[in-house]
Amino acid sequence: MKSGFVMLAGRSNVGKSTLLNSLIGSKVAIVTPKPQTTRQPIRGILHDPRGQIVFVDTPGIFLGRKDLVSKRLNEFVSETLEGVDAIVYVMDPTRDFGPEEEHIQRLLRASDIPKIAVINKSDLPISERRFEDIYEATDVGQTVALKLSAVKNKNLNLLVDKLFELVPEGDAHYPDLQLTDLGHNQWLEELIREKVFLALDQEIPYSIKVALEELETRPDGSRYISATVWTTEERYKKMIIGARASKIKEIGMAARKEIEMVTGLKVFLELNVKVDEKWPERFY
Ligand SMILES: Nc1nc2c(ncn2[C@@H]2O[C@H](COP(=O)(O)OP(=O)(O)OP(=O)(O)O)[C@@H](O)[C@H]2O)c(=O)[nH]1
Ligand SMILES: [Mg+2]
Repeated sequence: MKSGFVMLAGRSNVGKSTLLNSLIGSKVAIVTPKPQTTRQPIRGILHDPRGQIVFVDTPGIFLGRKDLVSKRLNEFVSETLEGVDAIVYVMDPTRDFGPEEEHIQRLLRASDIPKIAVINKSDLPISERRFEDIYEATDVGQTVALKLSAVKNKNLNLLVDKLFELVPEGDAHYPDLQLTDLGHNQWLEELIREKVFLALDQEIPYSIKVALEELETRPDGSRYISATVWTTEERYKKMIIGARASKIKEIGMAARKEIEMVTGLKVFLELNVKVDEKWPERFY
């Protein structure tokens, strides 16, 4: 059987995590319209009669920020690139080519790992895909180029067919029911982080991380979950909590609803907001 690792690479916001989720058929990675949503490489495992493909979703290349976390996110990309059998280079036709695209293309051209170039978001009207020509002309040494839509599942089967041609023969890396390497606690933290990203503007989402504190099963079978939203500044803390705690309630409710929907369990979720200006220094 075929078995291999495939990296999803590209700048922020092109839809790598959306593509991972659609390929796996389950939400393993969080998705938001903001850059730098993904903070660590996340694996999603595709099981198929032909074999197994382990997709590695990576943080997007984003050069707009110079902080420690951003630096580390860009490092993850180069590190992941070392150990995979193939790369899917994801491009977004709605945004102009820029320094980030140049950066990622330089990395890709320097690597002799087989590549497939994909232009995502082809569900959008042509008027929004204003820069498609530029991406169509892209050459990073790819074996093939495809247009697809991660949101509408368009042409994903073609992509998977091509990838099975590229990955080597080998034994499966994961048991056949496992969809991701993300642990349950991490999944909860990620989901809460997604809701913070969606609820808050500008730089605040980048100042936060989420840590699960308690996870208990109550006698009636419901779950009690408590987590801390860490931020780097007192003024951010105030904004995350909001007037009369309205923001943190909104975040907590959105997270709780999704956890309940996915698990089918009744959930009590308690969120606390705390300040630790030094957490980015300890980010991996
Ligand atoms: N219309 C359309 N939107 C898409 C598609 N794929 C992703 N998006 C949107 O693009 C935005 C970014 O998606 P993500 O999957 O978080 O992008 P990413 O590349 O993982 O971003 P980072 O983790 O920040 O690097 C979200 O608002 C998605 O809903 C697609 O096929 N069509
Ligand atoms: Mg992502």
